[in-house]
Amino acid sequence: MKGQVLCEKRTASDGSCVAVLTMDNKPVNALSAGVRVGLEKQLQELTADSSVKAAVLSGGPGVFCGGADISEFATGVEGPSLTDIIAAIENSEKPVVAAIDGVSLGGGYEVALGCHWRLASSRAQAGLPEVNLGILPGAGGTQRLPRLIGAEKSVDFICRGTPMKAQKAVQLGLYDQLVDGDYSSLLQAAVEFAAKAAGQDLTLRRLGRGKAKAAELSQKRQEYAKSRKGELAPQAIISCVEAAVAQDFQDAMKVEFSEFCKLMVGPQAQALQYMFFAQRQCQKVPGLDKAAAPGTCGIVGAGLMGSGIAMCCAENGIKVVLLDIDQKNLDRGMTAIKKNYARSVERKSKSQAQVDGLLASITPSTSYDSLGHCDIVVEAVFENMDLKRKIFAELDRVCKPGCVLASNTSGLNIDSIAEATKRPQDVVGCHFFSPANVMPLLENVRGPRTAPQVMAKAMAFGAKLKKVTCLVGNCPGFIANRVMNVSGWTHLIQGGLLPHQIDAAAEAFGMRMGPTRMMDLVGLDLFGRERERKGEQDPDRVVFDAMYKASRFGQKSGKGYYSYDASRRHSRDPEAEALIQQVWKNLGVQPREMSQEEIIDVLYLPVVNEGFKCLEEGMALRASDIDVCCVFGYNWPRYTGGPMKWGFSLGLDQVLAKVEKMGLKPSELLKEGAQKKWRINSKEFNAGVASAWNSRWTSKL
Ligand code: 3H9
Repeated sequence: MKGQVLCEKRTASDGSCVAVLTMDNKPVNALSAGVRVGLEKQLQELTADSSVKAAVLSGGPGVFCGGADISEFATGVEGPSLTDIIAAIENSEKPVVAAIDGVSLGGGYEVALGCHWRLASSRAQAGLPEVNLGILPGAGGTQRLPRLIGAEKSVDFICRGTPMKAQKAVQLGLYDQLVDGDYSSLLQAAVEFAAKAAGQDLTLRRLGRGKAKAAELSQKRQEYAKSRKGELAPQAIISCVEAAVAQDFQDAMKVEFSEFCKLMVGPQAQALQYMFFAQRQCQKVPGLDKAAAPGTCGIVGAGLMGSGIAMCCAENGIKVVLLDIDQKNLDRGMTAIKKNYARSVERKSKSQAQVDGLLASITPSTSYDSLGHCDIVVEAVFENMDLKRKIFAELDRVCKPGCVLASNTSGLNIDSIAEATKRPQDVVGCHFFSPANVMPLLENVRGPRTAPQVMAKAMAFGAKLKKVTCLVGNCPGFIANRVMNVSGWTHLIQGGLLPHQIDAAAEAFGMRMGPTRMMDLVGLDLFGRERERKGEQDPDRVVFDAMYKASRFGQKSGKGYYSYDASRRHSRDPEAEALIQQVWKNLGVQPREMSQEEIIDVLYLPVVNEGFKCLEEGMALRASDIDVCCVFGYNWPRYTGGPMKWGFSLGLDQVLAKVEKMGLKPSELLKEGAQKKWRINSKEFNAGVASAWNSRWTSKL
């Protein structure tokens, strides 16, 4: 059984004995069965031991509790229930004071709500992030919180799921008191507090009674239907808070329990909990040692991407040399950074002093020689192989031995770039997604000659930037772009569907933006120019070419697949649709109606098939890595778990049959999976994937 609860008796200054109960389950004191059993036992002893007057509940220094053990959800939760334990704390005749240092999240904060007082250090954080796991605070959180801070504030706190720092948490009433100093000062203060509280009437400190104050929540329903579109948990949370207002505690707890159970067995909760672990697993690469993160980063190219990477580095404590050989570009890049930070000051998300510090850590330069001391250099110029090779030859000349030479290419061959240097082992891809200071994903591309310790440094770089960092193989488009680029939207638009029909289906599926709106945002000229340059003739892109020829470049030109007003709001455009209809006429295509499901199949089953190809080629280490890349790089709806998880949930035999019907070449691994009825984390599937990965990479480790 994982975890335990330790008990130590302390004597307060008035001579009374206080039990200090410490949850002990590294690394986050999750409430695994061992911790729950320990709490139950210690609470019984607290009642039985007449020498003990009060108790303090803590998690030791640095973390109070990260909540219920999420890994238990899949296997089934055994042992005493958290709800009963919290009730036992609350009903204790002896005061129990929570001493919170570090995070108190989910079930961890619900435990604190069961305590009679909550004392916190300045490092404490309060949060009910269950919504991000597709569930709700199911151990009384939706009931005790409204009775503590009111229904409306509770809905926001629980539906946003974002932890709150100690000072603000005290202001909101989530904690009772802030204690200055380290953990031992907090513990000392809590022991004294508990001793003084001994013998007091605790009735008013018990949140599990009566009803919460009335509040109007219908507005909140609409608000969260929009801001957390497609998610089931926020609406269920609001139902529970409504019950807190309308019903007595015991009855309202039944509503919470029922809503919790419904969510827990649903596909969204399963997908979101899968994502929780997938996001953490992708950062772990077997065979790579830990490496120190770089302290100084050079960035070549002060365009949109380069300046975004520079901000990202500065904000995470990495000194930057931002290089552009063109003084005008450099000035433009620095101006963009300053403007961005000025907006942060206006919005009060950063202070002027913070911004001054960040700007001081970015040194603009026009000379390659200023990169000599950098630990990593990221090239971020436009996608031109000759230019990139020239830059890498220059980096080879100026960079110190051991410096990681990274390209931010979004698809060019890392190996060809590496050939321009005498140290191909030091060359990697660091593929940021635009805007680099906002998008959470970093794909670290391993070239065939990249040394493992260089790869390890690139992974440490991503971790330091707080990016979701995924190691991927060197193939055109890497992972996210490669798999998303095969989405069948061009096929649909050329096959008789208008942009709004395709986008409506994709957005109802959960995509933040449908594929044609996305293309308008990125700009058709970006791809059109490249296609023109290469003289590409793609029979699947006739509509695209017609749009490009008509200078309908998207948002930037006020018209693309849609037309745009001054605030960049889109609307259907008869001109664009006439252009599309003309293409249909030329191709002999009739307008079509398709169901939402049919559209989604054509859009995204090719993505699943391509994901399997990445796995069989050893370009991705795990199916879940592909999901992470699509969720964090393309805003694929997290609550479906990403394309691979979604594909598995449809059944691989179904996916294969439809992929074949579409006339696509199915991946061999998909065929095998369909035949053997693999499940996403089944041993056999993982073994198949690992063997493809190992045959490509292990010999190099
Ligand atoms: C809940 O409480 C339901 C209740 O309302 C009702 C019940 C009836 N369980 O993130 P990190 C692991 S639902 C199991 O890298 P950080 C994590 O997988 C829960 N494992 O560290 C990782 O393992 P590994 C509501 C957990 O310092 C390791 O700990 N709570 C849990 O960057 C380190 O994690 C939440 O949603 C857990 N609850 O961040 C909080 N938490 O090393 C979820 C972590 O093997 N957790 N692990 O990869 C977090 O937000 C962050 O992990 C935390 C630490 C902020 C705590």
